[in-house]
Amino acid sequence: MARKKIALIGGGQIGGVLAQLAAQKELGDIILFDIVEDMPQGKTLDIAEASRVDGFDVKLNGTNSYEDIKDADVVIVTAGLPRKPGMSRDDLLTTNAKIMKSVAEGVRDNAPNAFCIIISNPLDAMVTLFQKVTGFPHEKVMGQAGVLDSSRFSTFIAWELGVSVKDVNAMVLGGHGDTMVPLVRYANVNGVPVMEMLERKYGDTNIAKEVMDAMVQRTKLAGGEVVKLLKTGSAFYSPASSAIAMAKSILRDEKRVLPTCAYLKGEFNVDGYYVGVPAVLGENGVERIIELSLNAEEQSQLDNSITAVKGLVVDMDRLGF
Ligand code: TXD
Repeated sequence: MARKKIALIGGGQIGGVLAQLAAQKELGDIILFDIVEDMPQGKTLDIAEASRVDGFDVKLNGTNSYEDIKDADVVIVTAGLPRKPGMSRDDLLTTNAKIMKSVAEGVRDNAPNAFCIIISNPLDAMVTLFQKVTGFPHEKVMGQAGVLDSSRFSTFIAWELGVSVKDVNAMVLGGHGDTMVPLVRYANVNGVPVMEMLERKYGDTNIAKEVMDAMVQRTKLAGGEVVKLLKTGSAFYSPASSAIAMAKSILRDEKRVLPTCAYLKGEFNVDGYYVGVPAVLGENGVERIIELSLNAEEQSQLDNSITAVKGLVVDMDRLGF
């Protein structure tokens, strides 16, 4: 059986890590595309020359031509500009929408059957635009943000409680922006509610709540925290790892339940928009949306996030995309 083909559109910071991770996990043969001449060719050659060290038998190639992504099984898109200090994800809308339109046309014309994972910001709007331009089935177009945001939330909880991050389950819903919704009530350590562990640790409900609120806030602003430290770009290792987890679940039909920017058709009282929600990812892409019972406060926060997403989509429409 032929190896799967993975096309990475955008060979920058995240794209390069995607290529290396996909190779090391032997997810398939990799084609890295970028408009910068020779750069993707150089990055894939460099990664390929570690194949003996890392022990992977997949082919890697770089290209500046969409023809080389022909019939890719999975496409992961990072094409676009990252934020600089002081910029919001939304500030990237116009520039990255123009880029995303051209990328979507290239993928539509060369890899019409691909499962597509969009990473470029502003994420929720870019996924929407990509699906609109390609016309691909909604279940084959999704965005990566929630896996990253949930991983950040889980990591902060593990650090605070002094437990293995492998035993922490914490999910973030909604848009990939400051309105994202870390679900405190559902956060647990092997089934033990995190709030219960914090209350036992501090012996005080109010302190426990303050500590949790600080972790929620850090999760919401985690992207900006990295941007401020890096000064020249945004996070790239963690977004790459997050998208690879999604791609692997699709390629190997793992049925992982992962926070995914997915198209809703009535779930969570949303119809016709891409929003970050728990989804089952398998051989058919977004196979099922997992709905949750939300209390009034959680629903209100999610509604607020959805409103922000809808606003971005309206802005994009107004700009003529
Ligand atoms: O988890 C998430 N969803 C976010 C995504 C986490 C962090 C970063 N997020 C966004 O991903 C970020 O705001 C950017 O919009 C993308 C890519 O971030 P990256 O750090 O990889 O940016 P780079 O290093 O600038 O790489 C972008 C590449 C660069 O090599 C450009 O030459 C290329 O995109 N590019 C294009 N490729 C193809 N086609 C076109 N038109 C094009 N224009 C630029």
